[in-house]
Amino acid sequence: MRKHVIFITGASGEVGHALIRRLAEDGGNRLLSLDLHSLPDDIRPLTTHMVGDILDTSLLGRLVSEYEIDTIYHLAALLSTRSEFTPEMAHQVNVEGTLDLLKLAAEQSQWRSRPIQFLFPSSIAIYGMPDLESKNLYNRVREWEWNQPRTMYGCNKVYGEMLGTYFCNHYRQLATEQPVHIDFRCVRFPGLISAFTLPSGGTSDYGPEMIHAAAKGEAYNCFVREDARIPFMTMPDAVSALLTLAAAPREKLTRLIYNVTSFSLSAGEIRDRVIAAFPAAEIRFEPDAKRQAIIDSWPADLDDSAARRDWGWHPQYDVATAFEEYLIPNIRERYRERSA
Ligand code: AKB
Repeated sequence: MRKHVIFITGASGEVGHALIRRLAEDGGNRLLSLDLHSLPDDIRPLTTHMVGDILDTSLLGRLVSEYEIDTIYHLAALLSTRSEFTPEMAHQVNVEGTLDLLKLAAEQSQWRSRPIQFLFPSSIAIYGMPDLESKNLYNRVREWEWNQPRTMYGCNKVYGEMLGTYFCNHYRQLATEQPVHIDFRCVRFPGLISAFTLPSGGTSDYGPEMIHAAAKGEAYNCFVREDARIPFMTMPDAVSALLTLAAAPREKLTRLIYNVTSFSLSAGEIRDRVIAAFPAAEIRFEPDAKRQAIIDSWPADLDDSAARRDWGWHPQYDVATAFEEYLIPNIRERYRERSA
């Protein structure tokens, strides 16, 4: 008999790492994961892991012959800065990979005559404010506003959201065969900050990089201006958002795509909090005009009232507790252990 699993793509990335730990805390979950890379030691025993490419359709075919996939967390993606250097590859991974996974979910649903849940993390990168004046004026952006991304990654994510919506509502709408039920659910994340992992290839990376560099005693040149402001959230809250949305009763959801956020900070305000914790930290601002332009196009804050109303979203950490209780103590400990 085939085994029932929760399938996680992009498993060795930052969100995957934290999500696998949380899913494994519930002993009843059986996890199957996929990534181009092998997993770090601490999560390796928690999941059956495949090293491979989400674009490898024969690998996906083998997985469905062995496993019954009930839920998919499709995390695999090339982030915004990296995607600007390889836009065609970004399109392949971020769009074609998503399409392949949605097709896999549709097949699973047809064979088994049951809904398959598909969780998709999107991003503030799907927004595109045309100039700083608009960014300052339209502060807490709602889901349907300013959906005009200026990065390949933002374009890929907004189209991934549309593909998911299409598969959920209209896929094979004229066919006569067995209906498909994809229960697509999506959160748009702000910049994410983990105490235990570092991002790579994103444009919001200056936030986590500044804190980790200070804890390591390394100087940091921040690639955006002091006044650059975007929303952020801790990694535990990002994982809670995915899990809470997955657990929400379908009938409570008035949308398929939800903003979620915790706090907004300028790069200068992050620097001030880092200096308060690590007074010797050396942080300089050397803005890179091109990466700055991407940050300027992302909203200063998100309106996440729909998520709060429909499925009770609320972040565990506000700005003070994020720094004082989660980031600073854990990051300090992490580098103390490494230098010991
Ligand atoms: C990135 O910077 O590309 C990501 C994001 C905000 O989606 N961290």
